[in-house]
Amino acid sequence: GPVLVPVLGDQLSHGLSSLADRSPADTVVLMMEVWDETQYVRHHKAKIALIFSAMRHFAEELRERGFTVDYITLDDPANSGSFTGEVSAAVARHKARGVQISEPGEWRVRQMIDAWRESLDVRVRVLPDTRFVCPLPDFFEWAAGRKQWRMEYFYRDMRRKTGLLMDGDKPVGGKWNFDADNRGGPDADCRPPAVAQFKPDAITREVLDLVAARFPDHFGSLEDFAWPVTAAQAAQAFDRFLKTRLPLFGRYQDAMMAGADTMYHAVISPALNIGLIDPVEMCRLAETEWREGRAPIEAVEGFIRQVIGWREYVRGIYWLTMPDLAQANELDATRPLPEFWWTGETQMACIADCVRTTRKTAYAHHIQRLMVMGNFALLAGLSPQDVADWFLVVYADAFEWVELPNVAGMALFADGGKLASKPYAASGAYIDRMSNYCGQCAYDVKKKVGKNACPFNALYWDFLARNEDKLAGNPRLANPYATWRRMNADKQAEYCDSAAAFLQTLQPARKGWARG
Ligand code: DLZ
Ligand code: SF4
Repeated sequence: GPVLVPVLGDQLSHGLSSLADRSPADTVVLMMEVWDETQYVRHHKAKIALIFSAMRHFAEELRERGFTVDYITLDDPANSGSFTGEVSAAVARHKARGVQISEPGEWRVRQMIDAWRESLDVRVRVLPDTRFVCPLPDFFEWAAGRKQWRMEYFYRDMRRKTGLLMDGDKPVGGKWNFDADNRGGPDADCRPPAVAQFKPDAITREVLDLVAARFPDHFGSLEDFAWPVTAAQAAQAFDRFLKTRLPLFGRYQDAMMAGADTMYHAVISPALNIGLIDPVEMCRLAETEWREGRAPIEAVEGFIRQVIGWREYVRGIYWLTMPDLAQANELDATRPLPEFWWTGETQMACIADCVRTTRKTAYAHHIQRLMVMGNFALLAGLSPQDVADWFLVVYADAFEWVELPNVAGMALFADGGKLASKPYAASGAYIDRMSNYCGQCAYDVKKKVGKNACPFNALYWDFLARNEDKLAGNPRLANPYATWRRMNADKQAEYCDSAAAFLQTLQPARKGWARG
């Protein structure tokens, strides 16, 4: 019989390693919409719709290329509901002589695939995912050779490896990193152009109906669904970014404006993380914009660093530190997620805006996720597992390999500083500098304590006080701890009391939004 090649919902790339050496005549591609993948967390409706629609479009493209595709829809009466059930049924149905699959993005799925070696009678071949610049064994070797892991050094290796922004063996412009020129707050020049929107075609409309019918109580809305669902659309969306937003991408990378849901970001991560566009190709196109004088180096370098630096780095850390990373809780944070993380019903204008855009589009940009949601979770001591579940549910681009290191490592310091050198903790003043939220907020960002003071202010000091044992030795927190110790005891107590009073008001979520 033929070789069975299961292609998962985030493996929608024609250059996928499992397909690259297969001749269509001797191959059956298996694609499966399965209940279990929709429920391991109860994903945002638009995330499920994106994946199903992109899968159905990709199956059509494979057929056009001559492949036989066995496509199992969610409502197929014989659907067993799991990858394992469907692969084993398909092996029997096609009398397959072997199974070949590209390594999956998530640990959970890797465990399943490894178990197939026992449960299936045929040979199971797992190939590396060549859509990443850094193969996992190379990352493990890089990490093993170091006492401390830091993205910056890893990133330089990726620059050398890809040749991106290099002049021979030197970085262009004489510097690896131009971040000092980025990070402006919003100002009068900040008028972000619209991102490309894709009107649902017949395939997408059918998927939207399916998702609305089968997942009515999942988080999020389907009304504004406009994601690219094919490689051609992803290329078009990315081209729009290059032409209209890249030049100011760096300058406003850390800025937030109420109602400006995408700012100058590429908004390409949902397409990228399911395989519709290639990361290195994207970076080459961005580099061309700089070489031809259409975008400044700080914007282009910053973009390329996110893609071949940070994205590859977090993936390496994920595979290096799983399964422990999923349980990590260095700061012993146990508070359940407040209800308003799901409803957006809070007087905090910054959080309300972030939750609003998240429900509407299954997207929020980098700094909303980090400075508002992640920072709040860190300061309030929310449970890292609850926070990780939330991020995995609500964002269309969230797969555990990228979501968990960002949440547990970058935002919450739950890994004790393996990924990042200090907790990303910020008070209201910093949110105020980088956004226009505070002017429209019921709370007063200038007030430090008391009922209508910005909650981030007291929470910030309370967080440092609560975690003094674990964090005071961190050289990068020397300044805040010195300030804390200079305060008199009354003032310290006022901060802690004010924080406690606020934390008292948090209502835990009333229903199991993330897990049934
Ligand atoms: C996230 C997701 C969802 C909701 N549904 C499916 C599905 O029905 N079929 C599928 O192949 N993939 C789905 N995915 C993506 C998978 O969960 C993803 O491939 C793994 O999590 C990565 O290891
Ligand atoms: Fe957020 Fe505080 Fe500003 Fe309100 S005042 S928007 S809570 S940072």
